[in-house]
Amino acid sequence: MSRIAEARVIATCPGRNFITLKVVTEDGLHGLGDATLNGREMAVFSYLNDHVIPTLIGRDAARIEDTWQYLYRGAYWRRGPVTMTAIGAVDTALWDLKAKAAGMPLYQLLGGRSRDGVLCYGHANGEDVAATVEEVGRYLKLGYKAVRAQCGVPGLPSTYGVSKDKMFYEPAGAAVPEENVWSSEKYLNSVPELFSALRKEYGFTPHLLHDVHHRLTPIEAGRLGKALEPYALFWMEDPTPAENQESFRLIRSHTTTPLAVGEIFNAIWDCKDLIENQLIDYIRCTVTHAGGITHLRQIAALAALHQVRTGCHGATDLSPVSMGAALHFDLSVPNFGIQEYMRHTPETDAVFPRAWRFDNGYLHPGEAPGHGVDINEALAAEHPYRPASLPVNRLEDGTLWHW
Ligand code: EZ4
Ligand code: CO
Repeated sequence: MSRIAEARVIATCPGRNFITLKVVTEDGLHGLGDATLNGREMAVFSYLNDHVIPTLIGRDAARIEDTWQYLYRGAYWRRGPVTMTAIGAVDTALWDLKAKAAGMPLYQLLGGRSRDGVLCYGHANGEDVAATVEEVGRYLKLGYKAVRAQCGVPGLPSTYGVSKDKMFYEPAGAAVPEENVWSSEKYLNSVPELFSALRKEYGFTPHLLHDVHHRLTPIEAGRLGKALEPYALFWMEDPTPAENQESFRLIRSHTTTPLAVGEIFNAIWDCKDLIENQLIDYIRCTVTHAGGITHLRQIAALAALHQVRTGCHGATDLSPVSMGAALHFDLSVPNFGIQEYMRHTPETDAVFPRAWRFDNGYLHPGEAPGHGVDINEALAAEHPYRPASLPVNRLEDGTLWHW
């Protein structure tokens, strides 16, 4: 291992925006980290370029922990999605480099395999119950053992998780956010019907998941969790915004439907109370947004003490680099639960050649040294960054709501 000679941030838009950090050492190895923060890409781009990269040059690439501490404590301004995504990218790139220097797939440095493959779940959605039931069937035929199901809500023009494109779900769109309309009342009446139809059609063997996307109040979430109990969900995700961790006590006291939270968390402090009080069952932080492999391992270790399992976020805005790193983590971590998996477009797959693969419901990180994902910079340059934002949500009376 040698010193860091150079680092650069690459913005590319092969169908959607990705920010990638490439760190090059004096002996010519390179490591990659995903730095994509959906809809806020340029904030991380600047944070890395202007504030982080100048401090990396000449640093010993082997000192992963010390670099993490330097970027976290040393910044004075701690935490937050922009800072932690930048730290996550550096950390992931350094783990990639260390594993490449050792000539090993990253999971070997993390303690080796704890399992044979990484259980993942795909995303099925449709305009109505019949279309969603059919789409879940398509995933099961592809070999998926677990499927997330989202369905249009009668009376609402659009719903979170229901795609415009049949193959690829992509919520980021116009540079200035689109505005969607939301009604918790209409939604609450429609969800149990979907899962009743799914269990009737496919029985209880496939794992079924659902994402509420932070839209309910705690008591509404309690009601939904209770209504879904007969359908034995794998989890109900983000039932309510989690800034107030204590509010999950109310949900928990009303339902045994397992709860998953954390895709927008960026540090252990965001989930400390949720985990220590056993108010959730799955923690969804990613390598990308929660400080890299180094910090995610710490979160997972805390979670393990409380029988909380991992369920890393893996939507399309997490790049193939993020997925590569996540799969090495998933394969090795003792308290793994499940990995979210959404297909990227062929354009994205071409920009990021990778060792990981999907096979019959499981993902495998592959045996390439490092995390096994690279970037074709010439091809990346053919897809310049285009501003794109996530939508915002309003209630039917115009009140701004959670999207
Ligand atoms: O809306 O990643 O579980 N997955 C999700 C995602 C998020 C996007 C936001 O960038 O909730 O689809
Ligand atoms: Co989600």
